[in-house]
Order: sequence, then structure tokens, then C-alpha cells
Amino acid sequence: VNQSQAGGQGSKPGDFEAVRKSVIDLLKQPDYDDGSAGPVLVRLAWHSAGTYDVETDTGGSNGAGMRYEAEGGDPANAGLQNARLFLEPVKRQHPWITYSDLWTLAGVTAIRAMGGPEVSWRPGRTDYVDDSKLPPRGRLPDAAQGAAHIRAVFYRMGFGDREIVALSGAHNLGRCHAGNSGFEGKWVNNPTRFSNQYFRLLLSEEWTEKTVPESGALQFASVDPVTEEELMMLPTDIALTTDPEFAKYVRMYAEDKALFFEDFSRAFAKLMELGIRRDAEGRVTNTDNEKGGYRS
Ligand code: CCH
Repeated sequence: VNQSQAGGQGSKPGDFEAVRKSVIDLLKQPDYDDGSAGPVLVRLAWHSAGTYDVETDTGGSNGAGMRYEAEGGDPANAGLQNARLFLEPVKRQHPWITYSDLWTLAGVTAIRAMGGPEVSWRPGRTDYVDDSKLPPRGRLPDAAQGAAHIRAVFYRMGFGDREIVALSGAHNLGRCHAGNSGFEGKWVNNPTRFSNQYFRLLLSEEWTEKTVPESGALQFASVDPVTEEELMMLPTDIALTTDPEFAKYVRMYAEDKALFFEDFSRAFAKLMELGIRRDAEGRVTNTDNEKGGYRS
């Protein structure tokens, strides 16, 4: 695939539709994972934003800090270099877009292209890295833990229980790679199609503990009765069914795909905006470009 040709010959600054088109053109990747770059692009968007801390107003997608070792080298971000590499030709083709806008726009574009909801997205992030806003490592969730940890991490970003469960539905997409996280396998049969299957499987299957041979990590396994393929759940996924408050929303989304799409769309849009302040016209006001520090 000649990725540099994807989506035509460049674009005018501000033509985000052209960028979306270039992202859609690169999604099909026959030799990568399940044949799509989509899932890992969604994870890049989420990890770029999910470092946010409401209290100190640090972290978040502004600045695209994952380009640098301090954040990019966080073990929680292992594997996301693939997503950034997939997007390099798009950046070369539309050099006017910032990495922080590109990563978040690619995530919402991939969600929609894989059959998920439209997520409202606004531009204006900068690639200026403010050292005083750099998130420390360890802000992203640890899949080996339980409900209390999930709440601590997502409440820190400003989310509530219903939003946490909605966002977790992104595990309809993609897979775990023992080499990245220690965990292995996919959550659903068709991991490049966005749906509420993850919630339905959480409730319908019997999940038994399993140790991943390559890493010794403890996860949960079940064999799909139709395809006879092994599917997986992380300890944090199972925690959504054993915690009564979370479980309420798992049942709700398992029964009502449209409601899940609606809630997911709103929560993901909020995630992409964490730490971004805008004026009445929607222009980002906390770009801090004049304050020194370094720029890419
Ligand atoms: Fe996730 N996720 N995630 N996740 N995630 C992993 C993969 C994906 C946790 C852990 C993991 C969200 C929440 C959580 C995606 C989207 C979201 C992996 C495997 C682990 C581990 C990584 C690997 O091995 O490559 C934990 C813990 C939580 C919360 O407690 C949220 C929120 C989102 C988005 C809204 C996607 C997509 C993937 C698949 C990536 C791929 O490469 O296929």
C-alpha cells in the first residue's frame, strides 16, 4: 500500500474533511492484526487524552506529549508507536494539522468508519509541550486491578460511573498483545466492527481465570460457542460485572445498542476535550505558545 498517496494531494489548512478522508484510506491494513489500523488509532486517541487530572489541570491531548520519551515511553503506551506510524503519511500530506488534533481526529474517524457513532470533534489543539503540564507516568489504568482503581483513575479525569462503563465499551475493538501489555487476545469475534457485543458477552459467557503463558498475566477466557474461538476479558472488564453500580450500566448497554452509542459518543467527545479551554467562538485559549518551553 502506498500510504503517501492516500486521500489525494494534500489540502488547504483547516480542511479537516480531507484529513478524515486520508485516515479512512489508511484503515485497511491486511497485514496488521485483524486487518485494520482502526482499533489502535482509537487507543492512541484515548491514551493521548486519558492522562488528564482535573485537580491540577495537567495531562490531556493538548501538546501530543506522547511524541517524547517521558510520556511515549510509559509502559502503558507500548504498541501505540504503530498508531503514530500509521498516521505519519497523513501528517506529511496535511502538514498544517497538529499531531494532537490529528491523533484525536483519527480516533473519532476510525470509530465512525468501523460502524460506531459519530463523535463530535473540535480542532485547535497545539503541539506545544508545556513542561509544567507534563503528566507523570502511571496515570492510565492498570488492567490487573479492580473497581476501586478504575474509579480512582476515571474520577480523576472527571468522569462518573455511567461514563466509565460507556467508555469501556471501546473494548469491542481490537485486541491485547502479550508483547505490549502482557494480556493476549480479543474481546469479541469481529474486533473491527463497533457494537455492544462486548457488554453482551460479559453477561452471557462464563469467564474463567487463565494465565497468559508468555507473560504470567492473569486474565479471563471463554470459548465462543459458535466460532469456537477463544475470547478474553481483562480483570478490569470483569470488575464491571462484579461491581453492582457498574453492572447496572453493563446490563443497560447490553440490552440497548442505541443508548450505548449515544452515551459512548458523548463520553468520548468529552474525553477528547479534557484540558482544552475554548472561547465563545470555540477557539482554544490555553495554547500557552508564548510561555517558552519547547515546540516540535
Ligand atoms: Fe483499553 N486496553 N483499557 N480502553 N483499549 C487495551 C486495548 C484497547 C484498559 C486496558 C487495555 C479503555 C479502557 C481501558 C482500547 C480502548 C479503550 C489493552 C491491550 C489493555 C491492557 C493493549 C495491548 O496489549 O496492545 C483498561 C485497564 C481500561 C480501563 O480501566 C478505554 C476507555 C478505551 C477507549 C474509549 C482499544 C481500542 C484497544 C485495542 C487496541 C489494539 O491495538 O487493538
